[in-house]
Amino acid sequence: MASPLPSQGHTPGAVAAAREALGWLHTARFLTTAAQLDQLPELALPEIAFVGRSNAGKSTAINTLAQQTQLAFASRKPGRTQHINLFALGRQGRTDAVLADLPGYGYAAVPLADKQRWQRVMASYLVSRPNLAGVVLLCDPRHGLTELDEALLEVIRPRVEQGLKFLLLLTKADKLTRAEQARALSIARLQAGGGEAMLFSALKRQGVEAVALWLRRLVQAHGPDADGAGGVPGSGQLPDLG
Ligand SMILES: Nc1nc2c(ncn2[C@@H]2O[C@H](COP(=O)(O)OP(=O)(O)O)[C@@H](O)[C@H]2O)c(=O)[nH]1
Ligand SMILES: [Mg+2]
Repeated sequence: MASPLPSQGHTPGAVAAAREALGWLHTARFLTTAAQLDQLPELALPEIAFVGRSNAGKSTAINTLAQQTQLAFASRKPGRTQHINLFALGRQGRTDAVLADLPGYGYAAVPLADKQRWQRVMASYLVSRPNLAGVVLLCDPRHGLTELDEALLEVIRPRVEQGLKFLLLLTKADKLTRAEQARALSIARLQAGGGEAMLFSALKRQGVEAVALWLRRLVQAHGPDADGAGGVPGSGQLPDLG
């Protein structure tokens, strides 16, 4: 049985909260792109980064969550898009959070020097981005965490201990049986350390509401005072990214 609902027994309040969260995600719009960290605008808004190896299902997950088919582009040259793309979220043009789509890593055909350069950029971003509030690590559970995923987990672990929210998202859950899903989830919960783990399928819309709520609550926990001006400050250079 492949129910699109993440779980049974939704109260009316929970249904309304999920609907609100999805409506909020639907406001996602392209903000800017940066090839280097010093090109990223300095923002006083909570930022949530989506990371994962190439082909993990990152573009599909972002598009599914935002209910937009073309927001995060599936690259025609996988592994070659080495830009950080930022998407603004918020109703009535008021931006209250930002999603950061980081390039997929681990694509075999990328030259080693490019890979190493990108790993340094990504590590710096995850360690130093001042407004980073959450990280969603997408992983195809049929392959499990790769060495690069593990390295990334090591990089963010100190920040998770300091309150950064972390979600290990097991993509393409429709490819697994119920028993395999349960097993993958229990392993992922251990791997997630201080974070959470969830199953996700864009195809079956499994986990979509749960992830939407996770993102929404994270941003709400940052409170409206996170950005009193109610907008995105203009592009500026980050002063020091170590
Ligand atoms: N069966 C299934 N395939 C998926 C799902 N999400 C993504 N895919 C497929 O996985 C491949 C990689 O997806 P993409 O979103 O481009 O991955 P990215 O490289 O991480 O951005 C594509 O062929 C997608 O159609 C899913 O939920 N279920
Ligand atoms: Mg992609």
